[in-house]
Amino acid sequence: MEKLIITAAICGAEVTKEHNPAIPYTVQEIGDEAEKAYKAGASIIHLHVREDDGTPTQSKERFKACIDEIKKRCPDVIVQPSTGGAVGMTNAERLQPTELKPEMATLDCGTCNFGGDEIFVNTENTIKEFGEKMIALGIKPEVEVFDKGMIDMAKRLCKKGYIKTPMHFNFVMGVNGGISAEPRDLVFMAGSIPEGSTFTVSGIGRNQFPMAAMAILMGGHVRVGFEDNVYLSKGVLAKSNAELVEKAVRLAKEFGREIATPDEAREILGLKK
Ligand code: KMH
Ligand code: ZN
Repeated sequence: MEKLIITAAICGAEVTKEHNPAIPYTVQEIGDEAEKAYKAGASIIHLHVREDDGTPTQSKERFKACIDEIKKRCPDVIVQPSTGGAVGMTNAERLQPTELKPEMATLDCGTCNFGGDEIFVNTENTIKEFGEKMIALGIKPEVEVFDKGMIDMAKRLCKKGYIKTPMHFNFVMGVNGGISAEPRDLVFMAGSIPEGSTFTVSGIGRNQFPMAAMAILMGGHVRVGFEDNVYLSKGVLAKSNAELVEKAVRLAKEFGREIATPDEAREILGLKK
């Protein structure tokens, strides 16, 4: 089986130090967490950035500062900025990190409820706009899907030329408002993507490691990290993203999957270096 790509989603936009004091906010903290996750086996850092007080931002300058800090510590790691940002941000705000021409960025392929009164809005025209921008800038999108219909949206927009093949999907499973994270859900999602595509799985909260284990067995890839889950095991907060990456590495080893280096991940995903 292909080597396993581990993505570390180190801070997200929603979790705070109240959820886990190890959530990184500052450039230094983000650099530290990225470096530890990389050393533990992550080849991709999925990146949101914050102001020093924890407020989520899509500022191009802040992204540049954080990416520079990460690259200083781990020059070969793949940095994948979020274009999802935080609920309520405008498209222009969200697109700012693409101007830095990262190798990858996320492309969210649908709208969904996001808890309480929050709605994460991605209209068809938004997806087209973001897709076109990524093609123009040579950025490989990670197609974020929170439900099966979003796979169908991506397939349709791919046929129309807004997303290039082969597509790489991230199944975000267990968000209140998206698909649940039962084994049958993952089988359904993985069976719904076009031939030749790759996928990674982000299980939310307690779903993180059950979904990771399934993805490892199915030949998919795995995302772990504080953005999706702050616990190492029931009631035990992870001290660092690295602990979550280490746990994914242990599972992979048990199931006989080797861990991809960043360059091997580039090869698997068809990234230009
Ligand atoms: N923070 C969520 C509203 C992404 O990174 O592209 C969106 C998100 C998805 O996290
Ligand atoms: Zn994200």
